[in-house]
Amino acid sequence: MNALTHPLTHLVNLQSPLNLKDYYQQGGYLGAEKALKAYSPSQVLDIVKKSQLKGRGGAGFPTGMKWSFVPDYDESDPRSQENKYLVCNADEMEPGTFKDRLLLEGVPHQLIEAMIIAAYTIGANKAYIFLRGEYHLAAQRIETALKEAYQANWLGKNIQGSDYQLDLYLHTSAGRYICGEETALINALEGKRANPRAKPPFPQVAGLFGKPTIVNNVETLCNLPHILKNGPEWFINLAPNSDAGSKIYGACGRIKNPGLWELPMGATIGEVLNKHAGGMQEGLKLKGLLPGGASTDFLLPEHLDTPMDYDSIAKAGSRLGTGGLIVLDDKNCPVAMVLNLLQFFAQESCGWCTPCRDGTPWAVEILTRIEQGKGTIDDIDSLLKLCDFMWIGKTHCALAPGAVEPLKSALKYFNDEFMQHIEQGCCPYHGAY
Ligand code: L3W
Repeated sequence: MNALTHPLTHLVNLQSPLNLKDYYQQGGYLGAEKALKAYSPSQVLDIVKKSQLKGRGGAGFPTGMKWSFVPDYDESDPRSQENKYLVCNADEMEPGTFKDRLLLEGVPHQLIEAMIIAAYTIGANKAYIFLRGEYHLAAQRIETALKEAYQANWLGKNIQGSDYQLDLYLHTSAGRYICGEETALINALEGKRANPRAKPPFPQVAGLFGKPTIVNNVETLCNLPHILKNGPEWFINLAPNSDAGSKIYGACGRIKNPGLWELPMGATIGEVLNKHAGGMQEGLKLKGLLPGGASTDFLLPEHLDTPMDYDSIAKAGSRLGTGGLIVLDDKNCPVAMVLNLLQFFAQESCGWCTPCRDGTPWAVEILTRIEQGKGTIDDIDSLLKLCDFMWIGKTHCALAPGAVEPLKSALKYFNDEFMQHIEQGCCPYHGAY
């Protein structure tokens, strides 16, 4: 592994992450130094736009474009600079997704360096890391790294002799998946109940405390020091096809070698699953998979050659999401799997809008009935209607539409299995493994 091919993970050390001195020795903070000393904020913005970096949290929105929505610094009103915020979304809670944890625990200085670059570019003097409450080890390691960064004047006033200042705070979440939705996260940070807000206005214009705010995912941000050091062309050329950069892909399920791998963006599903994750465990066959966490559509074995980039996965009928594969084998029940996912989404709904508050537990009720062999053909119809009822445009945020994705695609691809439950009056998978 080297810095040019595995920029995000080559310095990861889960046993004992690099302290500041060792991080310097590996070229740490050179990206932030370059940003602060060689470029104006608008030049850094141009570099990030040119790099084609897209959000790695699940939605894939272009990072440079998102930053460009922040209103310009108003020279005549210095307070306009004080009142912008950068927030790192480290509330990693998507089922089957654990890539940000690797970066948070394994190389915390990389994230701090990245946030200096991002905050400088958007003109924010205050930044927050909103961390999943259960990530205790990450919290300890970030606190240690923050202390070192303050002592070495990478944070605080007049950073490295510049006229730029930044305070960076760690905030640990009190819990709930919905806190990962950017506006719910902002409400939580303000001390309010974590309900998502209506968009627009988008946070880039009116976010934390009503001020312009950029919320970026951990992995997205961690690319910045490397883009600054090596240039946007290098970043684009890391990916062989469309899209740019590397991606931390993951895989879990009954496979030989569950884990995480940083690969060029656009590695195929088959490469991740068979080469890196070692393929299925003995005696099991691949039946389907969710390509990027629980809120994505199922794909099938016929999709193994699909590159895991945003466009290719969309063409195959799903979303790249977080890039964490959740693998379903042929001896596990697809109905039970979807029931498990819907139970999660029902529990995590904030309850604000009717489609989500009532739709997700209703789906759980029907799926439970089918799984137990007590379902009827009408239940399939009800589930399909529910999928429509909970879809984009009818809900307050993306949680319910996310829940629909595995449900709707399971009804499409695993219709025979649903029907077997109904016709046989039992789960055909019980005792199969
Ligand atoms: C200005 C517009 N800004 C979009 C910005 C927006 C946000 C970003 C993405 O959900 C997905 C969700 C989960 N003007 C804009 C605009 N933006 N249009 O772009 O926005 P959006 O609305 O496309 O997505 P989202 O609501 O942020 C994220 C999926 O990710 N997901 C969840 C992963 C969860 C984790 C975790 O637990 N940490 O990663 C996985 O697939 O279902 O679809 O910044 O402001 N017109």
